[in-house]
Amino acid sequence: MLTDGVFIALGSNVGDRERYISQAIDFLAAEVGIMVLKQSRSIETEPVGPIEQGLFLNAVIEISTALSPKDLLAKCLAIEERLGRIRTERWGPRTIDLDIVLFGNEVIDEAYLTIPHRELLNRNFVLAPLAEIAPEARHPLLGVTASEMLIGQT
Ligand code: A4P
Ligand code: MG
Repeated sequence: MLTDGVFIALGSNVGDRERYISQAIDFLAAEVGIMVLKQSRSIETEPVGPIEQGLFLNAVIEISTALSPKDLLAKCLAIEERLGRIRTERWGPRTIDLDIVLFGNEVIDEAYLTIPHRELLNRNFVLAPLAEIAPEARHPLLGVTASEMLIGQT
């Protein structure tokens, strides 16, 4: 079964940020069971959260996938490792961070995976690129679209 309307947020604030983002997208596209359909522009954003760190580049892609949410998460984590992400502190600097934002209409609330992403409504740096490529994508619990979430946020 293929699931459409799957969105992954990418963020990088260490080293060659543009390259980490494009490599992560290439690695995702090379996976069996993942088709990359759309890619937003990369935007430079102020770091959000308690840690002082460098500016981020953020982007969102839309994929279609034959994988389960859990298997997609495993692929994302493996790509983070491959691109040299070293986990130091929560919310801290990272070569690449891959977060599953939406997975079609699925709602998941597990310790290791929450979909829609917990912080989606608070994050302009995810909502802006999401609304750019999929203004009509809907939050399965709230029923609001990406553009509406973006307006609500700003
Ligand atoms: N996890 C649960 N739900 C998900 C999901 N929907 N997608 C679990 C991906 N992972 C999910 O994440 C920890 C665990 O979250 C994963 O192993 C997975 O099982 P992590 O990436 O290892 O840890 P983290 O990213 O350091 O912490 P956290 O809380 O995920 O931070 P965020 O939310 O990723 O925030 N400011 C700007 N401007 N741009 C940014 O991109 N990013 C962060 C990090 C802070 N400030 C930022 C940005
Ligand atoms: Mg993360």
